[in-house]
Amino acid sequence: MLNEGSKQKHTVLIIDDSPINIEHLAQVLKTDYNIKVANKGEPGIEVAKSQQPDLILLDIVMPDMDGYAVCRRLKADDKTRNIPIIFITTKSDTEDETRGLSLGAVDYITKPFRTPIVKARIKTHIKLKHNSDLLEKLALIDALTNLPNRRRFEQILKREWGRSRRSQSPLSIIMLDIDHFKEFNDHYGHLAGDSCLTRVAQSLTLPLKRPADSIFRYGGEEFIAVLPETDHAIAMTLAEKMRSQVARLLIPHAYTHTSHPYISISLGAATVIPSSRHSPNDLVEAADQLLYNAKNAGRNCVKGILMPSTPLGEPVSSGD
Ligand code: GH3
Ligand code: MG
Repeated sequence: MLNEGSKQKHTVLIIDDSPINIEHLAQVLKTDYNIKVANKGEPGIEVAKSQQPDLILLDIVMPDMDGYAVCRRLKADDKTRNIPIIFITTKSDTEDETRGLSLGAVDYITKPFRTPIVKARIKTHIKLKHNSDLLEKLALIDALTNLPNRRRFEQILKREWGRSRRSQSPLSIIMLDIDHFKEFNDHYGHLAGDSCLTRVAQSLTLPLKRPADSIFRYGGEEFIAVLPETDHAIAMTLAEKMRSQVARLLIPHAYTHTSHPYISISLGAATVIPSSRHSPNDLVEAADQLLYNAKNAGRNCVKGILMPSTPLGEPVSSGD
């Protein structure tokens, strides 16, 4: 069976101590799948981690570590938790089957098996996995701008907070909001508003060159960037670049009540070296407060702060 949208075959890992069983299953499946094999639990777990198969066929009765224990280990590890497991075994008691399924296996097939049934079940479970991966991905992406959404932001901020805390490196975020966007919608219409949001979103990604940098649609016309290993001076430079990228779009906005008749953004940039003194939420609140300050300072500008790891950080500002 081919991967959706590509010519590559899906990979099935067979973990079974019997060479005859492995040979038989591999023969049956090799035209449709890439086959990986392991004849014991421990090497099977290693192959699952390194090769990331699309599905695992797992025997129950094996020396050293039985299939239940292998399943428990695979389900306890983030790297292998989501790989569907089908037990394929001679143990046909209801009790054994219930135990296998309660450990998180998606299916249970008893030997001797009928080839078309095994093939159909494997195909179904790979398709289900593909669909659930797609749904999960879609749930983290904003449909209008195609940027990752606030839910994804929460996950990434938590992850980067942990990493920066361990390495004691600076973590910066930039929160920004389109100026006078309500008037834009009121005068140019909601569709023009949507198209403006999409163009602003695209231009915000341009200054972010490092692979670890990311930007999210935080809500309505608000966006937030996460910049790991980025000190405050660089965060301020990036925020200023974002501001000028959006200004350069020259999207007319005749109702801004300012001398600048184009769409503009206001930004707040906050930097911290994470420690027990602060939480990720403190960083977000600091950026939000700076964004508010930028609005009060006349909009179309950047305000920033290096949060103190010892008392009193120096507020910094730039822009026009
Ligand atoms: P400020 O400069 O203080 O940020 O003023 P503002 O008018 O931008 O802020 P306000 O919060 O009053 O209005 C935000 C507007 O953004 C109101 C809302 O209709 C619009 N908006 C939020 N999400 C969307 C969207 O997905 N599409 C469109 N077209 N408009 C949106
Ligand atoms: Mg706004």
